[in-house]
Amino acid sequence: MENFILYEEIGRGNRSVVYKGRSKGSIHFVAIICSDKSKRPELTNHVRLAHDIKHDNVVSFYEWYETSNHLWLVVEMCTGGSLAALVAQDECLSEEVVREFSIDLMKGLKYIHDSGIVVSDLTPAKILLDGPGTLKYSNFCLAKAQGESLEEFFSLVMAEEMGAGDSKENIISPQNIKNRIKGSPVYCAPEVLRGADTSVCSDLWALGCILYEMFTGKPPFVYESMTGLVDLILNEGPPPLRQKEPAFSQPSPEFESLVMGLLQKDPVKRLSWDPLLSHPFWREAFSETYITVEKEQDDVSPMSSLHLAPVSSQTTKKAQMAPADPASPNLSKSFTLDNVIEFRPKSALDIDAREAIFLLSSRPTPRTSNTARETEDKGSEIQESSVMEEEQSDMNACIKPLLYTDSDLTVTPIMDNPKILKTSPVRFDPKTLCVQAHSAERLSCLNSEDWSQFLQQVCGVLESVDRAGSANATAPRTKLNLLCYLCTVCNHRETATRLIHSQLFPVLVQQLRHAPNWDVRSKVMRVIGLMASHCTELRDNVPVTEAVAMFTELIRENFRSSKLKQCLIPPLGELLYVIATQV
Ligand code: 3RJ
Repeated sequence: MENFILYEEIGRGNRSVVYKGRSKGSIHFVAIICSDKSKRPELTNHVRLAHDIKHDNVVSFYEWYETSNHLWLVVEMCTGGSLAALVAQDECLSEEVVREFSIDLMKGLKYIHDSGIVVSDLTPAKILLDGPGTLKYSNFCLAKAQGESLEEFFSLVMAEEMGAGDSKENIISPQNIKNRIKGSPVYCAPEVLRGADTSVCSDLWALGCILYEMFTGKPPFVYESMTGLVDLILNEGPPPLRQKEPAFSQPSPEFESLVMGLLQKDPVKRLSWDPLLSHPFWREAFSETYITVEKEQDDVSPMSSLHLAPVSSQTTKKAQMAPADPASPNLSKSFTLDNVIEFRPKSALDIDAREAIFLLSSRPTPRTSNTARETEDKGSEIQESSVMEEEQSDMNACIKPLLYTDSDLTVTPIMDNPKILKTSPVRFDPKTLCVQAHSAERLSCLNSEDWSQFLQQVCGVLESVDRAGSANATAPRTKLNLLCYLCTVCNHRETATRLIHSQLFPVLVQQLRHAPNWDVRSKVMRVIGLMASHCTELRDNVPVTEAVAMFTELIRENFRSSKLKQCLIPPLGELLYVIATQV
């Protein structure tokens, strides 16, 4: 069973966090990307393109996993940070350093292009440095196979992702996808701004921009507004590389001719690979590589294999697990537009081991009671690692692992756990509340007469049927407000306990099916979940069997809707937990 220990955060992107990690039981450090699932198309695209690239100048992909709300990518760790950060720190680099760095960039890009891939969104932020200073391309989220339409790939992944019950927000509009696959305009070639597809040629423009930026500290085209920037890229030459102040080092004629050759606006006039590799700036650095690459190209036509029949899932798994071997590039591509649907990350819960794959390197906080649950840091999909107490007896240490896994002893709240799902706080409007807005404390000590009157009112409102055309047309809104009120009072332990033992509980269970709409039903689910997670006891007369049956039926019926499952599963989990912990 492979586990990863998570250390500190090393970077943050749009809806993703990168952690330093370690493969448990080894000294192999890795980078672990934890990404929101909304980025599934980008990450799936990255994985299908990066998983076969084994090259010193490309960040290696190792494995990927899926948990309930996140995708996790395990990739090569680069301790030197990004080229963008390095250039920002140093302001500019000498031509010697630019040459050294760009030899790495050339090798990596040649390999990528020979593999049939166009990077499309090549920027210094996506180029990383490892410890010894090797530059590596790290991000293929917007890359594509040469000649392929990325829009088509994204829409396939999005269609597969969208469950039957999912709502309109996820609708796959061509404009939506077009905007998603747009890269940075600063490094965008003129022909792409004019509407052409990205290509090997437009990647070489971006490479020219990066060489320019390393030397001068600024990209060749910068402007505050998008229209101004587009105008510069389309119509103006870059400011000269030659610096005005003599204190700055001046470019050699070779460097100038190389950069200007790459920054040709007309893609036909732009330097292509052959003249680029033999350019005098490199001082013959590529004369040997070039010949080798040519030979490889004769042997393997990467794109032809990309469009051939998909490799079996067995092979896919092997490819995913295999460590990088830079000496033997594997150019076979197993993921194509045709088989994207079969292409999924592994589940991070290993069925056999019942153990989470990602462990935080913090102290454990095993919990077995509700009291312990309250004081604990809210849990998440990440499990906390168990540190053996030193004084633990040998016997105990031998037997415990045979009986339990860490996850058996670690219980984390599910309802309203922001690490699982960020929910907005529930508010109710006391002015339009149809019952008296008692505080939770007050409710917990209402005398039995007032309590029973309160319950009757609550149940009466929830059970009232909103008939079409009746004067009672605002019932769903009234019910919602009442349920929001109940959510707030259910955070109080005594009140939650009193409510779960009342006639309200079976009424709520019935409302899971009979409430007028999913808005109301999802609030009913939340009230039940909060009741279960805050109650301090559960007596025999609570109809929990019916509640569990209702939740499981609804989950089965709505299995394709991730939104509904997000509302249905947490209360079911809380109910099962409270049932399981009653002695
Ligand atoms: C993999 C994708 C990152 C970052 C780069 C999101 C750093 C600052 C100091 C030291 C190291 C890093 C670092 N190292 C990494 N090694 N491997 C990765 C994540 C490749 N990354 C970052 N930031 C990213 N590139 C693509 N997405 C990124 C964060 N900062």
